[in-house]
Amino acid sequence: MRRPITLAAVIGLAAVLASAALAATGTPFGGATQSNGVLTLVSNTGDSGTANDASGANFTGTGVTTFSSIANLSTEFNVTDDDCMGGSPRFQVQVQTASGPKNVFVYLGPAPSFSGCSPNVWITSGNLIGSTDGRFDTSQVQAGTQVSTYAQANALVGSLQVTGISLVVDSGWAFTDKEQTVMVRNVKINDSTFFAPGGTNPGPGQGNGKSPAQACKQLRADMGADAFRAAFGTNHNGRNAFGKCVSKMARMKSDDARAAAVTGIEQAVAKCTTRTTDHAQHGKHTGRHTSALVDRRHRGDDDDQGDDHGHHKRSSGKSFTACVRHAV
Ligand SMILES: [Ca+2]
Ligand SMILES: [Ca+2]
Repeated sequence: MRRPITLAAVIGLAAVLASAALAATGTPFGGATQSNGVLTLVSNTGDSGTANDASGANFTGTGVTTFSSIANLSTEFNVTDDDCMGGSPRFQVQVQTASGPKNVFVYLGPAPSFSGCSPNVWITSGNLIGSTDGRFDTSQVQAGTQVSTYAQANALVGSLQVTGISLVVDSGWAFTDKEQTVMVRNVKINDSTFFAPGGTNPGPGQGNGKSPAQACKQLRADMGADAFRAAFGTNHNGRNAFGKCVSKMARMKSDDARAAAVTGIEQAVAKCTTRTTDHAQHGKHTGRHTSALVDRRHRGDDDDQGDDHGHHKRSSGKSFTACVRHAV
């Protein structure tokens, strides 16, 4: 049975789409700064303030459930000052144990000391899941297990719920000048990539290669089934949406192109919320087209959203639907 498009339904859809585009987020903390998508993490224990004693980023919306559900964990990092030392930089995976939340540390840099990182070059960690060189430290969960392989860590905590994933730099204290700086980019956690150069708004799938079906599965999961059908479906109730999506994705040249398209589509769709609201507010329905390509070129440019604040009403479901369909 066809459901009429009501104002409430459209607002609900807009909310779903807006939250979908924000689903995977990397939030910097402490003394972290971000430039052109790249994160700079400082640990300065030599000055008076404590806010910059540690830096990092917290990652949410990755779809990770249990520890064993983490299939991909990697980053590129560049130690500009002075070295890897004292367990920093590291990933930190918080798991819920019977005696409360505990952290599993995953150290970056060369085993076994995790110091001696070449300075001022980008180092690729590779996928740390599966590593056998003892960089998993589960000693918060079980004493004496600070040098564990992935398999050993997974045997201990694999079934536990993950309640947080972060990347941390906090060893300023270990150096003569009491300061450590590490740059970070292309942090990958399962299907999500964070802090990709050139972007200021990391989103799901950014820079991560995808087959046509993978791309469409991610879009459907991130947008929600209803929004996905509205965006891609062409028959009466949008039931052919998945097939239409796969056909569209299959025409792209590479897995990377598809992954980029997923990010572009999600961001473009999210902007439909503000743009169609803006049109309705000003009585304009002339074609201000949003395309994934245009949107990607202007990623991070929020100037055109400045007059949208505080406008939460939508008067035209039709223009919103048209915008969503343009976005894909
Ligand atoms: Ca400080
Ligand atoms: Ca230093």
